[in-house]
Amino acid sequence: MTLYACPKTAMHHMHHRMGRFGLFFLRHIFSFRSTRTCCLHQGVLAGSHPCYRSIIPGHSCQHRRAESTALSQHMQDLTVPEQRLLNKLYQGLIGGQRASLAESITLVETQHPRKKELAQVLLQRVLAYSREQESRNGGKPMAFRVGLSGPPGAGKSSFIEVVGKMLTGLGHKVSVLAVDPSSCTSGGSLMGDKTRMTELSRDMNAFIRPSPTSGTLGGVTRTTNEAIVLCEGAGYDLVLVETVGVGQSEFAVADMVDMFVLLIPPAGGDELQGIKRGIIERADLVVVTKADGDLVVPARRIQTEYTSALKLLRRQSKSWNPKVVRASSLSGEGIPEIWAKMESYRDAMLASGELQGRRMAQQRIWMWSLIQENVLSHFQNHPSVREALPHLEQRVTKGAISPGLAADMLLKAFSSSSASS
Ligand SMILES: Nc1nc2c(ncn2[C@@H]2O[C@H](COP(=O)(O)OP(=O)(O)O)[C@@H](O)[C@H]2O)c(=O)[nH]1
Ligand SMILES: [Mg+2]
Repeated sequence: MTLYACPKTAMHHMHHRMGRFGLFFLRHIFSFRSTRTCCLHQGVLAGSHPCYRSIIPGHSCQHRRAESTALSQHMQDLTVPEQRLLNKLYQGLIGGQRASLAESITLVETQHPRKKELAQVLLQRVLAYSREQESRNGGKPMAFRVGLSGPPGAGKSSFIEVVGKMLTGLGHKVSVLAVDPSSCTSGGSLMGDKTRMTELSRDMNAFIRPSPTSGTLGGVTRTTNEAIVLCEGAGYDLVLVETVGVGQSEFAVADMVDMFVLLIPPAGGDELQGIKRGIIERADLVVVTKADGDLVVPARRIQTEYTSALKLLRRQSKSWNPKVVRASSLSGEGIPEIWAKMESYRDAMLASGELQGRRMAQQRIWMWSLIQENVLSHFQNHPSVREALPHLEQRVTKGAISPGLAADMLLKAFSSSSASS
């Protein structure tokens, strides 16, 4: 990474690299005048943003102050109504108001460029608040994030309804985010949305929200991750993320939760075909669903099969061995036991520090998947690339040139005109 001798040059270069929003965002962070965001701004400069360490030479307090003053001069970006909106959302959200949480999630889901910027400002404030809460809590996360995946019809929503009711009954605040990668492409929904969670959706201590995605994996990553952060800030101590086991979305979800649960119906081979081996490896707990009536016998069989299958897999964690359990949402059998397992998982992972470590690693994964998504779309939309692409693609298809050569040519077109812009 380049080292810049003066902050002004650094900012100039950053502007080029990060685009308008990057700069807007930095300015905002640097000049927020509340004490809370003051720590945030220190955090951004001091530790959590390694690129600044190398961009800003010496990295002294004086440099920091100079940067921050220079930046705050520009900070007239938020209009008064925008500031008012953000304050209202933030106060409402940390005060636990459902309407504010819902509105905030809508803001992070937006495609509108300006609103996207506002959403990032709000998220930074909520993250700073959560960090403060966490440090008061002895460094422990305020919420337990659980991902639930499995084939369509496995019984995920029914399971969440029953577990969710039990948990609100125990005094927990439960939020449910349903990630449905099919909702944009097909217009249809594999989830059946809230329909199976009728009771839970009427519960004042529960918050249920389908999490529409922009149809790409990056969409799942961004909106769901951000919605999780918002739910946590709003005081929900359990965040459940339901996702259908199609495409790559379940892997994305596995990368954003503390515990990943795979639900499997007691069905024949064909229905289980769709379950990817890779996702079984990610499961901290496997639940064989619908263990009631005629299905008890097949449920037992599936449980035995998966128990032996899991034994062959590499262990993911020092402090936890994945388990296979049976449950019925219809009869309620096995449900309290499953929650007990989830709690012991959480306690073991917290005690060993693995849970905190996983979260830290996830932040990095999250950042990189957004970068990948963005860089690729930047590349694809670049005028030189767009111009050369159809022709080169055709030549590659025909075998006239090698894919490697075509890729090199496109990358060259991209980087040479980016550098001169
Ligand atoms: N017998 C039985 N049926 C269940 C159970 N849980 C869910 N179902 C049924 O399985 C179907 C799919 O359930 P749903 O919760 O929507 O599955 P999802 O697609 O994984 O969310 C529905 O017809 C449910 O009534 C259960 O514990 N026992
Ligand atoms: Mg469902």
